[in-house]
Amino acid sequence: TILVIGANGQIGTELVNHLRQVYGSSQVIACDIRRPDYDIKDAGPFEFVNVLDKENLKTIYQKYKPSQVYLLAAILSATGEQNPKLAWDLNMNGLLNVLDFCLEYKTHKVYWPSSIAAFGPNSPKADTPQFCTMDPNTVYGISKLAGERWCEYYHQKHGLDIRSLRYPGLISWKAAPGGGTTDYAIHIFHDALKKGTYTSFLSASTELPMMYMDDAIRGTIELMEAPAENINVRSSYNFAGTSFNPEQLAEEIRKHIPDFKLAYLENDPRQAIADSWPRSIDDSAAQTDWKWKPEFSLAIMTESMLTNLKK
Ligand code: VAH
Repeated sequence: TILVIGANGQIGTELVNHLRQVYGSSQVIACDIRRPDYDIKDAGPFEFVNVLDKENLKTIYQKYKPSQVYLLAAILSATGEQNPKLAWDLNMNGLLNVLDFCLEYKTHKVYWPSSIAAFGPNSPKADTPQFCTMDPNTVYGISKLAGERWCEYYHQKHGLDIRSLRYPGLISWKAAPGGGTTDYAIHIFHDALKKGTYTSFLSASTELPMMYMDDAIRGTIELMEAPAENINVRSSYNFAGTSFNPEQLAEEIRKHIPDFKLAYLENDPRQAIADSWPRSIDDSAAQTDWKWKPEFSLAIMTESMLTNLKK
């Protein structure tokens, strides 16, 4: 069986659906601290899991003895700054608890996402390399950098086959985003269709690495299915889709909604977070080691978002 912990989040929702198509519904246990607010069509197996409750985790691992575990539960960058200690506790101790249970119950493969948030103000901004200065200044970013170090440690010291990707901002339409700094790139589509206008909390020139969820899910599965001997990065792979700024995204939307208007909010706290992150990512290690290749350009992503949100 496969546990997806954080199954109701923006990524988890889609990962559960995809894994159930590949492995069958009964093999994929959706785990989260709350039931999905919508009833899942195929209503596959669900378990309440709190990654900070070791008794709860022990019960779940004893019941399923999972062969794979995807740990997606986390507090994201913007929310994390509102609640630093909770973000550190959940993101860090949640990971450590899951790593220990995966060791104890001999889980074959583990997935845990890092983020471009693990880079900081002194990381190179353009084509940020796989290895470089990493001085994240958000609690979320600090927890992701520390998490990467722990993942590599558990691989080297205990042989745990844990794999990780530094996700860029992820754009999707199926599930709501979870309190991140890149969420503007999702809300903009909803508002463009509903109101014909959107007010961005990031400035026009704020270029960030982004990726369509379909690419992110496919890349995650491709990483997890690659032969272990091909995986040379056990901290977390740089992973790139396409980079753009709010103005470029608005231009692309105007190809479908000609009079779409984009306004800008000044002094939103998320601007400082975005300014500490890279503009673009060099993911040549992922391309070399497990043949990563994105498929969704900004144009195709925009078309897909608008088409699916119109339904
Ligand atoms: C966030 N969407 O904004 C997440 C992600 C790179 C951004 O980590 O916090």
